Amino acid sequence: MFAPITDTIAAIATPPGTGGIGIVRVSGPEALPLACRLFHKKGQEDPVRPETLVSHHLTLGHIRDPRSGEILDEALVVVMRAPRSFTGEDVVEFQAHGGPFLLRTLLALILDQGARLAEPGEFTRRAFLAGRMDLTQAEGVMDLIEARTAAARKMGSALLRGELGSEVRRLRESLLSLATRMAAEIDFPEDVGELVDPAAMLRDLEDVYLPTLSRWIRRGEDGMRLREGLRLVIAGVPNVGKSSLMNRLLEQERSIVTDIPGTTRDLVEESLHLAGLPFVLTDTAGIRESGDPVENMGIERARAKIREADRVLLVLDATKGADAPSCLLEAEIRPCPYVVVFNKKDLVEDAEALVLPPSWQPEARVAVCARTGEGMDALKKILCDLAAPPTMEHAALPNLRHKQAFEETCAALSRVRAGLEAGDFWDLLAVDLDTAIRELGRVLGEHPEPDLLDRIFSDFCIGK
Ligand SMILES: Nc1nc2c(ncn2[C@@H]2O[C@H](COP(=O)(O)OP(=O)(O)O)[C@@H](O)[C@H]2O)c(=O)[nH]1
Ligand SMILES: [Mg+2]
Repeated sequence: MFAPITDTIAAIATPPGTGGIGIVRVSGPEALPLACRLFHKKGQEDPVRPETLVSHHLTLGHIRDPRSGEILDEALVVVMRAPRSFTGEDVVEFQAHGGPFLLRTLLALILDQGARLAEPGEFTRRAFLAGRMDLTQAEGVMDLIEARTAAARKMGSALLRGELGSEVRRLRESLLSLATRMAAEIDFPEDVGELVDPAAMLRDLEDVYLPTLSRWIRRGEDGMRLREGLRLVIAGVPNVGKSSLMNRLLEQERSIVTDIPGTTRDLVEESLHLAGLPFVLTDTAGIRESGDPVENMGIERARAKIREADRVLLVLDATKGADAPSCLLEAEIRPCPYVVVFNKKDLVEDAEALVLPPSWQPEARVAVCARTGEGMDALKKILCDLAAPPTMEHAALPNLRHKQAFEETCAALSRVRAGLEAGDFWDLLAVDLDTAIRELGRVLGEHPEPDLLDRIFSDFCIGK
């Protein structure tokens, strides 16, 4: 399906800018002869011969411009012969000094020798096409590179190790075996007899396959939260201390705090990491009836933001509690899960004892003093539990693409179940079963459409 790879690619693999060392990577059938024309063992006039370089060993020498003979740098070279390399092809890496100009010159010399500049993600794409990894693992490489938090790093590393891929492969193989037996029954009913017991199949669907898929879909939601950050919106009526709370969480004076109601008019957004978990925090204008057109625009923005939130922090002034304006706001927020934060606990006897109307169903409640920071640890703990609930599995987490494929698989298998219950013919059920098998295959990247690969790999950086 894909043309065999005949060209050799090269790229700078280390990030732009100056560093102690910089790496230029070459991969493909010509990687060795091509790179060796630039490399001389110390004190030797002739370039090194490829067959003298031991795979996976470092060799010290000089990089020279083959035309002028000029020494460019002292460098280490490592060759990794096919198939024992990241791409499964012959790979050569130069570890030179990390000057951007030097690395660009080295890369230009390699391109002069006949290599082509690699496209974004092309090394990983080749690793995938060579069967070194499935598509979920390739996506794990990306997650790992992009990870900005400890949780995201763990998630990428589990994907890269193939944890999700092997679970998906197992389920797909069970379904394939089922489909094969069903096909045999359809095609040769006399010869094979009953190969699939409908009652057992129904049981497997209900007890194993569908619950497994639902679990993966839920994990996909956890994964999205860990990749993008839980969207937290701070909401409340004016002057309860929303901006003060925002600043406390960020530990910086980000949002303007005054005792004048209606101070915050626009959205103030910042990312926040707590215990290795990412959040996107938004402070909003206090919601009230206002005659000021600018404030009203801010209030509209606040409302829109609340609708997109994963969680709302509904801030109440502890001296006022759940007053009428806050009750109106609570009713508006309600479709979104929320946490009640009683602020200004310094101004009341016992903020923990404050009561909420019985109709309120917050996920949690906490009393804080944004002015001094009291109670903030308890709030942070609540936020971390929301972002990474104790029930969250510490396995490889599916991304949006996987999650969508699991939803399709789940829908197809639900149709199989309904068909079984209705006593449909095997050939009708086989169509939906095939859809399920195909969707799981897509997750792994079996028979991938090139545009899917383009979409995935073009998000990578060049050199990976
Ligand atoms: N006593 C006390 N005052 C606070 C506390 N948090 C905020 N304030 C005061 O409440 C007023 C409104 O605060 P602000 O953060 O601007 O409220 P917002 O309108 O909800 O954003 C300011 O004068 C703050 O100094 C607190 O925990 N205790
Ligand atoms: Mg404010």
